[in-house]
Formats: sequence, C-alpha cells, structure tokens
Amino acid sequence: MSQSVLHPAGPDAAIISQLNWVMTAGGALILVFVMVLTLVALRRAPGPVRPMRWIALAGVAFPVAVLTVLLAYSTWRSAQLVPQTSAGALHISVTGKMWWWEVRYRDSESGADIVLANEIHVPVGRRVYIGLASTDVIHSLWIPALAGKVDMIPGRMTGLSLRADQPGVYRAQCAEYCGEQHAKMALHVVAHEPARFDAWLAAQARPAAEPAGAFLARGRQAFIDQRCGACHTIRGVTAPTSLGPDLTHVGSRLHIAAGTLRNHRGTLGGWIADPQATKPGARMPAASGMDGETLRALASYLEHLK
Ligand code: HEC
Ligand SMILES: [Cu+2]
Repeated sequence: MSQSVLHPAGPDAAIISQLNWVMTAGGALILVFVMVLTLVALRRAPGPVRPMRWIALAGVAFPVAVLTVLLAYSTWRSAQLVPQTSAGALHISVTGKMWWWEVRYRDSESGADIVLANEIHVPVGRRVYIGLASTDVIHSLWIPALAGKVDMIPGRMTGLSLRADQPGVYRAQCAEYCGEQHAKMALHVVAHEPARFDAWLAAQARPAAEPAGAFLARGRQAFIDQRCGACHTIRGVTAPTSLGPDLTHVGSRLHIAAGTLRNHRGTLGGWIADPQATKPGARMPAASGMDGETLRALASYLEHLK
C-alpha cells in the first residue's frame, strides 16, 4: 500500500516526482558550488577583492540564470499534467468530513448515487475526475502515488483529475490539519483492470445482502434496535442519511474508520463497542446496552455486507 511520491503510478505523479528530483539535484549542486567557493575564499591569501564583480556574477547573474531555467522547465512540465476537466472522464465525488471521506459514484443505468466511504476505486488507464467538497472544515486530498494535493473547502467545489496506470492499492491522507483526528483520516485508492472495476461498481450498486441465517438476522435487528440508522445508511434496511459512512457494502472495504483499522469481524466489534478508544473525538458514540452475543452478531452482519 504505497503512499510515496517516489513510486509514481500515474502520469501526474511521475511529472511531480521528476520535478522533485530535478529541484533536489539542482539544489545539491548549487550547495556544493557555494561550499567550494567558501573554502576558496577562506584559503586564499589576503589581498584586494573586486566585490562588484562578485555581486554582479554570483549575486545577480547566477540566480537569474538558474531561476529562469527552472521556471521554463516547470512551466513546460506542468503543461503536461492531466487536463483538469471532467469532460470525458469517469466522475467521482468525494466529500471530506471530520474525520472520514464520503465517496459517490453515479449509477449510469438508474442515475442514482452509489455511496460508500473511505475508498475510491478507479479503472486503470482511464482519466478520472474527482469533484471535491467539504461539509465542515478545510480538508485536503493527497494521493502521493497518483497526483498532487487539492484542498476541499466548505462552500466551494474543487476538483482533481488523475489517471492510474498500474493496478494497485494507493494510500491517501488528509493533508490539511482538520482537528483532533486529522492524522487518522486516510483513504485508499484501488486501481483495477477496467473489467474488474465494472464488476466492482455493479456490486456496489446493489442493495445490501440479505442476512443468511438467524445469527446474521439478529445482527441486522441489533443495527435497527440500536438506532445506528440515525447516522448510517444500509440501502434496503434503513433510510438515507450521511452523518456517518454508508454501510451498505462495508464488508467489501479494506479498512474501517478512514484507513485506521483493517476490516474484519474483530475490529468491527471493537469499533462499535468503543469507537473513542480508537479515534478519541470521533463523531460516533459507543454502543450501550448490548450483550456480547448481540455485538458479535452485529459485527458479523456488517462483515457479511460485501
Ligand atoms: C451519531 C452518529 C452515529 C451513530 C448513532 C453511529 N455511528 Fe457509526 N459512525 C459514525 C461516524 C461519524 C463514523 C466515522 C468515524 C470516523 O472514521 O471518524 C462512524 C463509523 C462507523 C463504522 C466504520 C465505517 C467505515 O467504513 O469506516 C462502522 C462499522 C460503524 N460506524 C457502525 C455503527 C454501528 C453498528 C452503530 C450502532 C450501534 C453506529 N455506527 C452508530 C457515526 C455514528
Ligand atoms: Cu485533515
């Protein structure tokens, strides 16, 4: 799960990585050059200097030449970034919330929104436009292996175009301090071959799986009795709300709590019993008045919502 600018997996990240190497190498060369000059100055025999000549050459001509070349180079490379437009691209909306990400796709057949959380899936080789918004404070989406960071500002739409060229899982992180759990506000981008992406999206469009057996049915009943539906949607079970992540297919996700815990029955149960232990301040209260067996049934039910 790479979250590294040094391992680009798409054209934008490759350009940014190259700019980074050129700047670092250029800066290192200049540093060495200045150090050598300093040594020469320290070791030379005392005698008359010609300060005007040094100021003109090293103080004016040299920086002007270096900065002009860098400006031309970075302008040329930036022009090659993926065009920032939604035309012809796969459209995804991501909304930053304290401290998780709501992700929406449009179902091309029904026109309805397909809502999920903390995970973006993209087809390899296709341009994707991610519309960005925030409902509370400023967040920023940064997927280092795929693109530069773009802020998500309340009351304003921003956007980010990117293309993934290699299948894989790429970690992303909120890159604008947004409060107590900013550090635990991560997201994973999963890039698939196009056919697998289509299958994934079709599966996400379906309503939640019916519980297979009495134990899982007990879990679903606990979800209703505990009023989890006040903040969470399970399509086909509870009414839409977006105070908390959509759980219709929560079992299909790699992580829960915005990249914080690996997703399985054990972590689901622990999270439901005491979310504040994992993310103090998270906007989910601990479940109360549930016996152990009911909690296990609830966690198993959520795990089976693939
Ligand atoms: C007051 C609103 C609220 C209630 C009630 C609530 N939750 Fe949550 N829940 C949230 C929020 C907000 C998050 C996201 C927390 C974060 O990651 O910072 C969350 C996260 C989760 C997650 C992780 C989802 C993911 O994809 O990361 C699960 C699972 C979950 N809740 C289950 C439950 C269950 C089961 C109940 C009922 C016992 C419940 N919640 C009650 C608000 C709520
Ligand atoms: Cu943040």
